[in-house]
Amino acid sequence: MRSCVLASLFSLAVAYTPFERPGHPSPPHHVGPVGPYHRGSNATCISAPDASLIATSFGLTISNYTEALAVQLFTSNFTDQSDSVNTLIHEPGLQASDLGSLTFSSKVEFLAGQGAQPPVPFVILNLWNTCNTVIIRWLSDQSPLPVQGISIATVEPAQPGEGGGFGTGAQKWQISAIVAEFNSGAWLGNLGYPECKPAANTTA
Ligand SMILES: *[C@@H]1O[C@H](CO)[C@@H](O)[C@H](O)[C@H]1NC(C)=O
Ligand SMILES: *[C@@H]1O[C@H](CO)[C@@H](O)[C@H](O)[C@H]1NC(C)=O
Ligand SMILES: CC(=O)N[C@H]1CO[C@H](CO)[C@@H](O)[C@@H]1O
Repeated sequence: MRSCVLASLFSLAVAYTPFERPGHPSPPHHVGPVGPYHRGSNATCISAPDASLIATSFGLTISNYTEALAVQLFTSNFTDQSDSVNTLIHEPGLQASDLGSLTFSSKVEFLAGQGAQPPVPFVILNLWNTCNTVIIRWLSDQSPLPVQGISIATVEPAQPGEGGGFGTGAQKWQISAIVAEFNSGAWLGNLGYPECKPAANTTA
């Protein structure tokens, strides 16, 4: 009960069920377009329309995953850190050492881990961006408990040979890092952990 409550309080917000650690990750292959953008043709800051396209594409890696999409969206040096996901992965039996570490330390690891997950509902509630970040507040409308989360993506001008990227114009962008937290207590309840289950009168 206590660990569940703590998880609910301190895990603010990404959308994953517990991951199987990747066994035999396959290397990403190049599927994105090879555009006319090169090192040096990089725009300084991402535009709002491009931030929106990046956010929508990120959401689709949760709700409608394909390897082609993920290869196009993430840089080769992509990393992902989320104590909420680490909690889902390691419960029951979460240890202090499980927290604070990278959830995915490479694009290859992400492709293997996320590719093994069932689709999860994901809608964007709010979206903001700075020059090189895209900040997404989202809802995963699971049953019986809806799960809210926040994902912050660092973006880079897409470089040749890393999958292509997304952009409304010639300049394409990719995500090089995600930090994200969400209500892992509610998520664990949906997965049937008794100590995190909703009260009997909540809903079926
Ligand atoms: C994503 O998957 C859902 C559920 O299968 C489907 O209804 C929706 O059309 C898909 N969206 C896209 C953009 O492919
Ligand atoms: C990751 O790769 C991108 C190019 O895709 C580069 O701009 C960025 O500096 C790299 N980040 C780190 C932390 O090495
Ligand atoms: C147009 C533009 O912003 N160009 C920059 C692209 O990035 C290089 C360094 O990687 C800068 O030197 C350019 O000024």
